[in-house]
Amino acid sequence: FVTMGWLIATRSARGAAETDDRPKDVVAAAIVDGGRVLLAQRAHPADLAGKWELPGGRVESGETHAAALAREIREELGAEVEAGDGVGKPVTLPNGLVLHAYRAHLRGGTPVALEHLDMQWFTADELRRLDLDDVVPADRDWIPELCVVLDEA
Ligand code: DCP
Repeated sequence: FVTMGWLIATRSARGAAETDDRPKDVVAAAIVDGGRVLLAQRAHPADLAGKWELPGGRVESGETHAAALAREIREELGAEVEAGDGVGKPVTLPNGLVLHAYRAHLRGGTPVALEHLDMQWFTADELRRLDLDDVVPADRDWIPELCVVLDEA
């Protein structure tokens, strides 16, 4: 029984270590086309559901930010993008994850909300008029930078 207990303890310790070893980075895509940026409305978790975000997700072990961005946009929007310059400063979430936003250039396909509630292309003026309560908290700081990007586009 002692051996069994040790085995279980070792397994769960290893399981926890594996979870902790996942990269803490999250990448998000600012896809700009025709003077508009694409925002997507989160479906989950409950406290973020219905709020707008730059689409993206967690970087996997051994993956570059550019590869993660392309994979997440393929999975979530069914489109091919190429990562460009960073947008704004990285944002650290209370849970320790660090979000990085990048310009993303459409290279193929037409984005469709496959995993989000909805998606919408926003002009700079529409972004400025957006109620920040309707934006995922971590993404709020990026709005001014996105307006600059759109004004220059
Ligand atoms: N996040 C955010 N703003 C974004 C993108 C993500 O605040 N523009 C946050 C929400 C989550 C975390 O980053 O706390 C991970 O994002 P996702 O749930 O979208 O990423 P994954 O789909 O990779 O998550 P998982 O594999 O954990 O389901």
